[in-house]
Amino acid sequence: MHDQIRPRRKGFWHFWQRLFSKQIHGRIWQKAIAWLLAGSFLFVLAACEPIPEPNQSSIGSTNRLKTVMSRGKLVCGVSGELPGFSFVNKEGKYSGLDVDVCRAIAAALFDNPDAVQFRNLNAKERFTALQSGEIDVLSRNTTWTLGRDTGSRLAFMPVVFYDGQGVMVRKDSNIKAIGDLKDADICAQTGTTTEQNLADQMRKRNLAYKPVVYEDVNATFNAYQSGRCKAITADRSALVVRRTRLADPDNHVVLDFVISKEPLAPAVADGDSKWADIVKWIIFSAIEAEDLDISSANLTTQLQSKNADIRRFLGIDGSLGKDMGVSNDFTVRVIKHVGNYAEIYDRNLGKDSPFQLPRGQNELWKNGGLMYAPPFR
Ligand SMILES: N[C@@H](CCC(=O)N[C@@H](CS)C(=O)NCC(=O)O)C(=O)O
Repeated sequence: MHDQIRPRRKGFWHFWQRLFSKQIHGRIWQKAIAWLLAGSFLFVLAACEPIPEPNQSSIGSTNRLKTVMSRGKLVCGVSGELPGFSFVNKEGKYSGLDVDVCRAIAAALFDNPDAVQFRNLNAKERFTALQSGEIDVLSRNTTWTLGRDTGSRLAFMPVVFYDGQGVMVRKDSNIKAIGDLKDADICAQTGTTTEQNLADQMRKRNLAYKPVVYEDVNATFNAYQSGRCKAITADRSALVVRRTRLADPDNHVVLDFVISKEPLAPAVADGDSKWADIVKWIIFSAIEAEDLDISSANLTTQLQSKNADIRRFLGIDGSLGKDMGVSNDFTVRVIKHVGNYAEIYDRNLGKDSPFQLPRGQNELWKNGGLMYAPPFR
């Protein structure tokens, strides 16, 4: 009675219920089919089970080191358009501070600073190239920010250049302070912190302006050169070095004010802590070498040192390199082929370069700057 007034249930579960219940007055073959179907259903279900999430220890072992070593060279993402940081000349030869970071890693791993393949990346492309695994390291005047660190699946390495955002104008423009940029057309590159900082600064001061933005660095500077913009904004170091490539550098000036903090640091993809540690300590080794007064010029003498810190740092005593999974003398390789941080800075941006950029905040901590390596022990 009760069964009769209940609406007829349709669908998947009803089919199974009927198949197994007395509603099918069963012949043996019907039951057999039912069990067969149920068995195959369970089999399909098991096959579709999602692959379990990798546990913490397997996340940390993506093993980029193995990939790099078996490839026999490092693939390093750079700009290629910024003299002093990364620039490729007509002969295809790369130079600059960012380039030397790549060369230092190759020196440490292969005892050969030339075991690097460079990839030119603009501001927009750089993070995808790292996330997709196309490059092993990004060494391209990239500002370390919270958003990029946590949101873009990157792991930032030690800062190699403390920078700040600046503005360049024509000398005869009468622009001296940020307030003078009211209603100006300002050139900037997209995909950068530059674009965002400018907006914040102008909003803060309630100044109207017109951003004129380009994806390509050459297009940005060409627009400024041609008079499309009254001012151009970028990292100050970038303005200083790109000014030298304008048709009339002496007619342009990088203004004194700094509108942001731009700590420029290499980055690797998140999720391979072993690779991140290796890259991190190779970079620190150039800074520590300067701190310990070890350079490519005095390396042979320093290798005879009795100083315990120096001996451990150079891998004569202890097993710092070996424990990290690289050659125990990795620091020697870096210094021999690329030099300490001061040598790298001076030849690319400082006193031995056309740019003559003072060390400023990029001095060692003990000389009033921010460059500091944690202890090698
Ligand atoms: N440090 C800033 C700006 C970096 C940046 O891409 N600056 C431009 C302006 S000079 C540049 O280097 N472009 C070179 C290129 O696209 O190859 C950031 O990380 O967003």
